[in-house]
Amino acid sequence: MRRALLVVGREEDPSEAIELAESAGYEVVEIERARRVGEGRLGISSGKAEEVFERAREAGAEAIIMYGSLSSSQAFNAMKESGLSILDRDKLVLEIFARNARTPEAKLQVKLAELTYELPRLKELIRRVRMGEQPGLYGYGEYEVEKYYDHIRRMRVRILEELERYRRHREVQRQGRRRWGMPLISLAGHTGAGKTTLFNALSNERRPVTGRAFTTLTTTTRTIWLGDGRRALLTDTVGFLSGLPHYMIEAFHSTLEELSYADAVLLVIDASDDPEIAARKYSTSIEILQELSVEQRRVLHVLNKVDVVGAGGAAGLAEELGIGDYVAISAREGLGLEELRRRIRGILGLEAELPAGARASRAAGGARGRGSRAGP
Ligand SMILES: Nc1nc2c(ncn2[C@@H]2O[C@H](COP(=O)(O)OP(=O)(O)OP(=O)(O)O)[C@@H](O)[C@H]2O)c(=O)[nH]1
Ligand SMILES: [Mg+2]
Repeated sequence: MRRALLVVGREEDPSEAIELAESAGYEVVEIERARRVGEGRLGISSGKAEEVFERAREAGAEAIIMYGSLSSSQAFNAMKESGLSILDRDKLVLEIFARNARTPEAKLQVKLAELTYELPRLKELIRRVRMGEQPGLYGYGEYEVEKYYDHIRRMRVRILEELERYRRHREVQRQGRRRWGMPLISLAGHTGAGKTTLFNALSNERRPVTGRAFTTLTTTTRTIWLGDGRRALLTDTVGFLSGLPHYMIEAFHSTLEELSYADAVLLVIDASDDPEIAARKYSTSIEILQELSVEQRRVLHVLNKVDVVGAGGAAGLAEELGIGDYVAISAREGLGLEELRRRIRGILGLEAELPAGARASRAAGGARGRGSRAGP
C-alpha cells in the first residue's frame, strides 16, 4: 500500500476520509488537522503547510491527501513545494473509481470523470507556462501543452459519444424486458449501505462485496422471486457519496438512469451509522433520486444491518431521519426478507387489494398465529 499523510479540517471526523483513502489503496500513516482545507495558496495556511510537508517527508509518505476541494493552482503550488503528489477529495474518489472499474462501460465513465477533472487543471498549467512560471508538462512548452489540452477535449467528446451508444443499448434492453412484462426494481443508496449484499440475498448471486467504497460501479440485473409466484427483475447499481461534484454523477448517468425507469426503488440505508452521518447520506440519496425524477411513491426505505443495531435501533434512526414507513432487514443475515418481498409486491401493485377491515383482521390473525406458534 502507498503511504499517505491525511489532512482534515479541525472539526472534521476523519473516519470517512480514512475509509476512502484505504479504498484507493493508501495507508494513512499520519493525520494532521488544518483550520480549513481549501484556503490560501497551498490549500491550507502557509505555516501549517510547511509543517505538513515536513511531517509527510519524515513519515515516508508519497502522497498528501487534503480532504476537501482544492483549486487547480492550490494543488499545483502544494505539489511544487512539497515534492509529493497532492490529492484532494475528488481526486481520491477518482482513484477509487479507476481501481474498481472492470467493465468497458465503467472504464469509459471513469475516464470521462477523470478528463473532466483534468481540463481546468491543464488550463491552469497553460496559464502558468505562458507566464513563464512553469516549464510545462514533462518539460514541454506552451505549444505542446495546448495541443495536449485539445487532445483531451477531443477524447472527452469521443467518450461521450461511446457512452451514448451504451445508453441506447441499455434502453433497447430495458424495452425488451418490459415486453416480458416483468416489473423492474432498482437498488439505490450510499456506497457501503449493503446494496450488493441484498442483491445477492434476493437473487442467490455472488457479486463482489468488499467493505471498501464503490465496490460496484456497473449494473447487474437478475430475476428474483417475490413470493406468491411473482417475479421481477432486480438491478444493482453504483452507490452514492455525499458531496460529489455534479460532473462525477453526470459521468455515471447511463448507469444511474436505471433508477429513473424502475417501477420500485429500494433505498438502502445503513442503520448502523451514527445519526449525523446517516442523515447526511440520506439527504444525498434523496437529492440524487429527485434529480433522477424518481417519484416518492415508488421508493421503499430499507433499513439494513439490523443485526448490529436491533429493531429498536432502526426505529430510532428512522424517527431521527423522519422516515415514517420502512422495512428493517439484515441483508447479510437474511433477516426481514419475507416482509421486504411482501412490501415490494405492495409497491408494484401485485397484492390483491383487501378492504381495510379485512386487512386489519388478517394482520391481527397473523399476529395471533405467530404468537401461538411461538408459545409452548
Ligand atoms: N453487519 C452487517 N453488515 C452488512 C450487512 N449488509 C452488508 N453489510 C456489510 O457492509 C459492507 C458493504 O456491503 P455492500 O453490499 O458491498 O454495500 P454496497 O451498498 O453494495 O456498496 P457499494 O457497492 O460500494 O455501493 C460489507 O462489508 C458488507 O459485508 C448487514 O446486514 N449486516
Ligand atoms: Mg455494491
